[in-house]
Amino acid sequence: MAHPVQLGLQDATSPIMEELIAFHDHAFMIVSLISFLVLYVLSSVLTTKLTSTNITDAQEMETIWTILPAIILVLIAMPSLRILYLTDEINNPSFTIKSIGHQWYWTYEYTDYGGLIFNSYMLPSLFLNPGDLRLLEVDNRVVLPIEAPVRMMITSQDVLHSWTIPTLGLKTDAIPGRLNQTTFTAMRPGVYYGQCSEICGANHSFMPIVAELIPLKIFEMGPVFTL
Ligand SMILES: [Cu+2]
Repeated sequence: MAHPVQLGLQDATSPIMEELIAFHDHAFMIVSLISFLVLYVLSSVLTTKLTSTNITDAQEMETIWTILPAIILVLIAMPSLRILYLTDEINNPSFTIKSIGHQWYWTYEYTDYGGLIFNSYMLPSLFLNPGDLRLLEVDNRVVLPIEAPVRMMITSQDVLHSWTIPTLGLKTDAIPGRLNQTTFTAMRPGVYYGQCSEICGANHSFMPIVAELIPLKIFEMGPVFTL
Protein backbone atom coordinates (compact mmCIF):
# COMPACT_ATOMS: atom_id res chain seq x y z
CA MET A 1 0.00 0.00 0.00
CA ALA A 2 0.99 3.65 -0.28
CA HIS A 3 2.80 5.23 2.67
CA PRO A 4 2.92 8.85 3.88
CA VAL A 5 4.90 11.33 1.72
CA GLN A 6 5.36 8.66 -0.94
CA LEU A 7 6.36 10.26 -4.26
CA GLY A 8 6.64 7.30 -6.63
CA LEU A 9 4.40 4.37 -7.46
CA GLN A 10 3.83 1.40 -5.19
CA ASP A 11 6.15 -1.60 -5.56
CA ALA A 12 5.04 -3.90 -8.35
CA THR A 13 3.40 -7.26 -7.63
CA SER A 14 2.72 -8.23 -11.25
CA PRO A 15 4.82 -8.15 -14.44
CA ILE A 16 2.45 -5.58 -15.98
CA MET A 17 3.07 -3.21 -13.08
CA GLU A 18 6.85 -3.70 -13.52
CA GLU A 19 6.38 -2.58 -17.12
CA LEU A 20 4.26 0.39 -16.07
CA ILE A 21 6.87 1.55 -13.55
CA ALA A 22 9.64 1.22 -16.17
CA PHE A 23 7.52 3.25 -18.61
CA HIS A 24 6.83 5.88 -15.94
CA ASP A 25 10.58 6.27 -15.33
CA HIS A 26 11.26 6.44 -19.09
CA ALA A 27 8.63 9.16 -19.68
CA PHE A 28 9.68 11.01 -16.52
CA MET A 29 13.31 11.12 -17.71
CA ILE A 30 12.25 12.63 -21.07
CA VAL A 31 9.97 15.18 -19.39
CA SER A 32 12.76 16.16 -16.95
CA LEU A 33 15.29 16.69 -19.74
CA ILE A 34 12.81 18.83 -21.73
CA SER A 35 11.91 20.85 -18.62
CA PHE A 36 15.55 21.60 -17.81
CA LEU A 37 16.27 22.53 -21.43
CA VAL A 38 13.28 24.91 -21.55
CA LEU A 39 14.32 26.40 -18.19
CA TYR A 40 17.86 26.94 -19.49
CA VAL A 41 16.65 28.54 -22.75
CA LEU A 42 14.20 30.78 -20.85
CA SER A 43 16.88 31.97 -18.45
CA SER A 44 19.22 32.59 -21.41
CA VAL A 45 16.58 34.64 -23.21
CA LEU A 46 15.89 36.69 -20.07
CA THR A 47 19.55 37.42 -19.39
CA THR A 48 20.72 38.09 -22.97
CA LYS A 49 20.48 41.38 -24.85
CA LEU A 50 18.64 40.45 -28.05
CA THR A 51 20.44 42.75 -30.47
CA SER A 52 21.70 40.34 -33.11
CA THR A 53 20.04 40.46 -36.54
CA ASN A 54 21.44 37.09 -37.60
CA ILE A 55 18.79 35.07 -35.79
CA THR A 56 15.81 36.32 -37.86
CA ASP A 57 16.25 33.48 -40.35
CA ALA A 58 17.38 29.97 -39.34
CA GLN A 59 15.92 27.28 -41.57
CA GLU A 60 18.19 24.51 -40.32
CA MET A 61 17.41 25.14 -36.68
CA GLU A 62 13.66 25.26 -37.39
CA THR A 63 13.84 21.94 -39.25
CA ILE A 64 15.62 20.35 -36.28
CA TRP A 65 13.27 21.72 -33.65
CA THR A 66 10.28 20.46 -35.63
CA ILE A 67 11.57 16.94 -36.27
CA LEU A 68 13.20 16.36 -32.88
CA PRO A 69 9.95 16.71 -30.84
CA ALA A 70 8.23 14.36 -33.31
CA ILE A 71 10.92 11.73 -32.70
CA ILE A 72 10.59 12.23 -28.92
CA LEU A 73 6.81 11.71 -29.16
CA VAL A 74 7.34 8.45 -31.07
CA LEU A 75 9.84 7.33 -28.38
CA ILE A 76 7.08 7.82 -25.78
CA ALA A 77 4.19 6.44 -27.87
CA MET A 78 5.82 3.14 -28.88
CA PRO A 79 6.48 1.68 -25.40
CA SER A 80 3.12 3.08 -24.26
CA LEU A 81 1.24 1.18 -27.00
CA ARG A 82 3.26 -1.95 -26.22
CA ILE A 83 2.08 -1.93 -22.60
CA LEU A 84 -1.48 -1.08 -23.67
CA TYR A 85 -1.67 -4.27 -25.76
CA LEU A 86 0.15 -6.34 -23.10
CA THR A 87 -2.51 -5.23 -20.59
CA ASP A 88 -5.26 -6.42 -22.95
CA GLU A 89 -3.72 -9.89 -23.31
CA ILE A 90 -5.90 -12.60 -21.70
CA ASN A 91 -3.14 -15.27 -21.36
CA ASN A 92 -5.37 -18.35 -21.01
CA PRO A 93 -6.46 -17.76 -17.38
CA SER A 94 -6.65 -20.57 -14.80
CA PHE A 95 -9.37 -18.93 -12.69
CA THR A 96 -12.17 -16.50 -13.24
CA ILE A 97 -13.40 -14.34 -10.41
CA LYS A 98 -16.24 -11.88 -10.80
CA SER A 99 -16.40 -8.56 -9.03
CA ILE A 100 -19.64 -6.58 -8.92
CA GLY A 101 -19.75 -2.96 -7.80
CA HIS A 102 -22.65 -1.71 -5.68
CA GLN A 103 -23.45 1.53 -3.89
CA TRP A 104 -21.28 1.14 -1.79
CA TYR A 105 -19.62 -2.23 -1.49
CA TRP A 106 -18.19 -4.96 -3.70
CA THR A 107 -19.54 -8.46 -4.30
CA TYR A 108 -17.21 -11.28 -5.32
CA GLU A 109 -18.30 -14.43 -7.15
CA TYR A 110 -16.10 -17.54 -7.40
CA THR A 111 -17.86 -19.25 -10.27
CA ASP A 112 -15.18 -22.00 -10.47
CA TYR A 113 -15.87 -22.96 -6.84
CA GLY A 114 -19.55 -23.82 -6.76
CA GLY A 115 -20.73 -20.27 -7.14
CA LEU A 116 -19.39 -18.94 -3.86
CA ILE A 117 -20.65 -15.36 -3.48
CA PHE A 118 -19.92 -12.88 -0.72
CA ASN A 119 -20.01 -9.15 -0.06
CA SER A 120 -17.04 -7.05 0.92
CA TYR A 121 -17.88 -4.02 3.04
CA MET A 122 -15.52 -1.46 4.55
CA LEU A 123 -14.91 -1.96 8.27
CA PRO A 124 -16.26 1.03 10.24
CA SER A 125 -13.65 2.74 12.48
CA LEU A 126 -15.37 1.31 15.60
CA PHE A 127 -14.63 -2.27 14.49
CA LEU A 128 -10.95 -1.78 13.62
CA ASN A 129 -8.31 -3.86 15.41
CA PRO A 130 -4.96 -2.34 16.39
CA GLY A 131 -2.83 -2.00 13.24
CA ASP A 132 -5.80 -2.04 10.85
CA LEU A 133 -5.91 0.67 8.22
CA ARG A 134 -8.80 3.11 8.59
CA LEU A 135 -11.01 3.42 5.46
CA LEU A 136 -9.09 0.58 3.77
CA GLU A 137 -9.93 -2.55 5.77
CA VAL A 138 -12.90 -4.72 4.72
CA ASP A 139 -14.89 -7.46 6.46
CA ASN A 140 -14.36 -10.07 3.71
CA ARG A 141 -11.21 -9.88 1.59
CA VAL A 142 -11.07 -11.25 -1.92
CA VAL A 143 -8.65 -14.18 -1.86
CA LEU A 144 -6.61 -14.70 -5.03
CA PRO A 145 -3.80 -17.12 -5.97
CA ILE A 146 -0.28 -16.03 -6.92
CA GLU A 147 1.80 -17.36 -9.82
CA ALA A 148 -1.27 -18.26 -11.84
CA PRO A 149 -3.04 -16.20 -14.49
CA VAL A 150 -6.32 -14.96 -13.01
CA ARG A 151 -9.16 -13.33 -14.91
CA MET A 152 -11.30 -10.73 -13.19
CA MET A 153 -14.76 -10.08 -14.63
CA ILE A 154 -15.91 -6.67 -13.49
CA THR A 155 -19.38 -5.21 -13.66
CA SER A 156 -21.76 -3.03 -11.68
CA GLN A 157 -25.36 -3.29 -10.53
CA ASP A 158 -26.13 0.40 -10.15
CA VAL A 159 -23.75 3.17 -11.21
CA LEU A 160 -20.19 3.37 -12.57
CA HIS A 161 -17.48 2.07 -10.23
CA SER A 162 -13.89 1.11 -10.92
CA TRP A 163 -12.09 -1.91 -9.48
CA THR A 164 -8.51 -0.92 -8.73
CA ILE A 165 -5.41 -2.44 -7.15
CA PRO A 166 -2.42 -0.16 -7.91
CA THR A 167 0.30 -2.67 -6.99
CA LEU A 168 -1.08 -5.18 -9.53
CA GLY A 169 -1.42 -2.49 -12.19
CA LEU A 170 -5.18 -3.02 -12.37
CA LYS A 171 -7.90 -0.44 -12.94
CA THR A 172 -11.03 -1.59 -14.72
CA ASP A 173 -14.34 0.25 -14.89
CA ALA A 174 -17.41 -1.49 -13.48
CA ILE A 175 -20.22 -0.55 -15.87
CA PRO A 176 -23.89 -1.59 -15.42
CA GLY A 177 -24.99 -3.88 -18.26
CA ARG A 178 -21.44 -4.56 -19.39
CA LEU A 179 -18.94 -7.20 -18.38
CA ASN A 180 -15.35 -5.98 -18.48
CA GLN A 181 -12.46 -8.35 -18.10
CA THR A 182 -8.87 -7.95 -17.04
CA THR A 183 -6.14 -10.44 -16.17
CA PHE A 184 -3.12 -10.45 -13.93
CA THR A 185 -0.49 -12.82 -12.63
CA ALA A 186 0.60 -11.86 -9.12
CA MET A 187 4.21 -12.62 -8.25
CA ARG A 188 4.31 -12.51 -4.45
CA PRO A 189 1.90 -13.19 -1.59
CA GLY A 190 0.53 -10.46 0.65
CA VAL A 191 -2.40 -8.17 1.36
CA TYR A 192 -2.93 -5.44 -1.19
CA TYR A 193 -5.25 -2.47 -0.97
CA GLY A 194 -7.18 -0.49 -3.55
CA GLN A 195 -10.15 1.83 -3.72
CA CYS A 196 -13.07 2.44 -6.04
CA SER A 197 -11.72 4.81 -8.70
CA GLU A 198 -14.86 6.18 -10.29
CA ILE A 199 -16.87 8.86 -8.49
CA CYS A 200 -19.93 6.73 -7.71
CA GLY A 201 -21.89 8.63 -5.09
CA ALA A 202 -21.93 9.74 -1.45
CA ASN A 203 -19.91 6.82 -0.09
CA HIS A 204 -17.48 6.51 -2.99
CA SER A 205 -14.55 6.84 -0.55
CA PHE A 206 -15.87 4.03 1.62
CA MET A 207 -15.81 0.97 -0.64
CA PRO A 208 -12.18 -0.18 -0.51
CA ILE A 209 -10.82 -3.33 -2.18
CA VAL A 210 -8.58 -5.70 -0.23
CA ALA A 211 -6.96 -8.59 -2.07
CA GLU A 212 -5.26 -11.34 -0.11
CA LEU A 213 -2.81 -13.08 -2.43
CA ILE A 214 -1.89 -16.58 -1.29
CA PRO A 215 0.22 -19.38 -2.80
CA LEU A 216 -1.59 -21.47 -5.40
CA LYS A 217 -1.31 -24.69 -3.35
CA ILE A 218 -3.11 -23.15 -0.39
CA PHE A 219 -5.70 -21.55 -2.67
CA GLU A 220 -6.45 -24.96 -4.20
CA MET A 221 -6.97 -26.54 -0.76
CA GLY A 222 -10.20 -24.65 -0.43
CA PRO A 223 -10.73 -24.32 3.35
CA VAL A 224 -9.84 -20.65 3.07
CA PHE A 225 -13.31 -20.20 1.60
CA THR A 226 -15.11 -21.26 4.76
CA LEU A 227 -15.65 -17.63 5.66
CU1 LIG B 1 -17.69 3.00 -6.45
